[in-house]
Amino acid sequence: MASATLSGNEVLRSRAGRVMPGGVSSPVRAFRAVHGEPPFIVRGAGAHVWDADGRRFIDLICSWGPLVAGHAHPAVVAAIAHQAERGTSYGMPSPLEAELAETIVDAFPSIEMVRFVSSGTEAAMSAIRLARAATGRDTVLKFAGGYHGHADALLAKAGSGIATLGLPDSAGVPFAAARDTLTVPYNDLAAARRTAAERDLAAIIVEPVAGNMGAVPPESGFLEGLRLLATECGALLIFDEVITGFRLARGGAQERLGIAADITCLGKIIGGGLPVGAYGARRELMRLVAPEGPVYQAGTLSGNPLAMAAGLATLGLLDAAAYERLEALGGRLARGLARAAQRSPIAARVQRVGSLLTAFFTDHPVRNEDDALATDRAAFARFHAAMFRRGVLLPPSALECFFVSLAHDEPILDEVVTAADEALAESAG
Ligand code: KE4
Repeated sequence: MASATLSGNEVLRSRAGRVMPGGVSSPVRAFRAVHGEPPFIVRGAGAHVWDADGRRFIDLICSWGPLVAGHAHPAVVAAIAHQAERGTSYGMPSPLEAELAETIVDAFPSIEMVRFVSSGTEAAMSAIRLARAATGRDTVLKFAGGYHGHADALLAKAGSGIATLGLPDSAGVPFAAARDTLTVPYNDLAAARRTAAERDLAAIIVEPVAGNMGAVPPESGFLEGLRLLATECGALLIFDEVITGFRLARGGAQERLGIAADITCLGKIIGGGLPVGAYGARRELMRLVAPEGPVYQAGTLSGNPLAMAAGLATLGLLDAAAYERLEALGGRLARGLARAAQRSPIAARVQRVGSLLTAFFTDHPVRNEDDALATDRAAFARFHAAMFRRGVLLPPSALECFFVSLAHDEPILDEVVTAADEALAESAG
């Protein structure tokens, strides 16, 4: 409720700020990167969300990717309600886990067995543990700007030299946890090769299409080179498809780009808005996971029927026509924003793969994290605020993706482009 002088959002921000760090459950939501104040969302439907002051926004965050069919899709809501009446979690095997696992195995030829967890972080953390057990090696190679959740081993940054020890990238991460995680630039196959020549790698983990430095596609030959390198050096290639899985194609980036990973991390869309993550691989690898093998990994709510029901209902909406639609809608928005950028006085470009895209404030291609960090992030913050005032909710960071869902029809996307025309002019500074 709003008080006499404060708005609903202001009251909530004050209450949340007293009992939660930053008043949020995940840092990016605090709008710090865009120097703003987040709305408290009270309802979502289709392509829209409403905040505590009754303002409506066209939502291009889509819960950071899971809501590929939009908010509160009737089929997903019905599936959740149907299951909830039968219980939300049994702590025992249930039919829906097997059904969702079969659906994933059917979509990803590189996956013969799946283990469900409750977040992308757990999926990536477990995939690393599995790779280390399978190879008997400790060292992991990741790419700067690649985000794989907040497990200690993956909150690491590059050491001084290419193959020197990884360094913690967060307070509280012990040096010992980060030292075996080496980091090189995304799209830099030569640096990956140099690292593999100097250190025995357990795994190479990569976002096949990067989404955590903004939308940065792999350059031609990069993923193919990593595939060959992993095979040659005995490392396991881990594709973190938490964003791209079931978004870029039913079989994710692997289907779209024609490259098979050894281990795949999934999340977001497979939970349909409820907490789900998963990792999967060929049978011989997954048989190393407890209780069949020595790799321990567990979870109270892993595979719970409510989340499985939401995931199954969402994936049930994603047929070939849905992917054609997502491609068309993503392309329409990207073209509209690019034309608006060309008309504006400020340097801006759009990078898109399928239904994920980013507007970067630069006139150069963004190929890696350094390029992304060099973009005009102050201009992005002004653009974000100008779009927010016009009822468009963009991800509150220049290093994130805009997500289009099946609910973002042409008139809604045209509204976004109209707002962008005005917002870009304002953002020129
Ligand atoms: P979660 O633990 O947040 O479910 O997943 C971690 C993760 C793993 N891999 C990739 C490629 C991811 O993008 C993520 C999480 N993505 C971020 C934003 N890009 C989630 C939003 C947030 O952190 O609040």
